[in-house]
Amino acid sequence: MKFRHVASMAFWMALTTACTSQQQSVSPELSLKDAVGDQFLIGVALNTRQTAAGDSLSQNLVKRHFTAIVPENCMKMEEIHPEEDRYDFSKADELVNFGISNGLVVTGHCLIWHSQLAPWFCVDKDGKPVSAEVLKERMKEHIYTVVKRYKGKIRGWDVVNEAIIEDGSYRKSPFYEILGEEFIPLAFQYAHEADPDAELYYNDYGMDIEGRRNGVVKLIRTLKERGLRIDAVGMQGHMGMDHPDINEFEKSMMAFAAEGVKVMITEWDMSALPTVKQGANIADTLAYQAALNPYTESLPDSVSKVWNTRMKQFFQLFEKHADVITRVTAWGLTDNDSWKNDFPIKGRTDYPLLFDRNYQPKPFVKELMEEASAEQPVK
Ligand code: 9MR
Repeated sequence: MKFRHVASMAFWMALTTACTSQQQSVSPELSLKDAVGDQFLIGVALNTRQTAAGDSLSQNLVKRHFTAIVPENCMKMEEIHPEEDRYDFSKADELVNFGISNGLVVTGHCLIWHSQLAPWFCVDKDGKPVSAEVLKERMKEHIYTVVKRYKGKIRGWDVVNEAIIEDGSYRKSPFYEILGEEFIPLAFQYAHEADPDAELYYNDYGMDIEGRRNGVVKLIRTLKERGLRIDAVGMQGHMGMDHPDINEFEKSMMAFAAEGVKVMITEWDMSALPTVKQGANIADTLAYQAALNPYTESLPDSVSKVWNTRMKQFFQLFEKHADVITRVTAWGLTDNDSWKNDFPIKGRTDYPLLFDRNYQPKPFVKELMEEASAEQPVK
């Protein structure tokens, strides 16, 4: 026993010395989920490679550090219900089974969204918008089928995603164009009928913006006034080095909580790259493109420091409001997996997640784990 301990200490010291500052090695006793404790669930979005048999590196990391998972793509309508009379549950089943067999809380993402929408869903065979009655029937059938399949296995659903724009008005999505505002209460009603025990969430990005904040508050009130279930608001949390303003983000958390719902940080990441301004002509010059993709080899220490400090500040904000926050989920496992490498420009090298390309925790994550472990009473 003693020998094993000494041997493992020597191994970790050697490994730590071999690691660069980008590769933060930590002792195998430390885990993010222990650091978070029972404050809130700590989750991660997984892609289909990670939940398939074979990716044990990712799976071990998930099991060690996280308490919750969500599918990054495989439950979206175009994936799970690609044709009117055909569902494909294979990947979603894999993710749910991985979660259940490892004691992880599974969230469903997402039932109604204008993006990654199955192309057939809102149109007839001639490509014209279907009637309100047909769309209601399709929504009901889709929501019933998907939610009932995972009844008792999925704790809660992102029922509607990204329906409110920055000025607080409704996005002119096909759902809105055909059903008006009513499509949201209907979606929540169908989801509740399908699994009365499931939690139901409204999920959106840019939630720090005042107009959207007010629009979402109005939506919560409407749902509640009509006696519909809404358990939490998901604040996606796709951040950058210069946005959002932490105070505005906190204001939104408090505004939603004041309406009697919980708050979830559902898609947390922070791009370390220069923010691409909307409307910028990124095809302009090679020099401009290079300026927007400056860290192709590694993240300079100076940038890494700012990134880690900012991430830690947000994490501390979540801890400060642990009474209203029920889950914080990273939108991807390692930097290599992040959608940010391809958005809003394809092929950049970004560093937005909690674990780096070598599956090692970022410095602020390492710090959180070490601080929490130092606070533990000696056994
Ligand atoms: O991370 C997802 C990426 O792999 C997909 O290509 C993309 C398609 O729109 O969706 C990404 O996830 C989105 C999430 O489902 C909803 N909020 C915004 C996320 C980033 O676009």
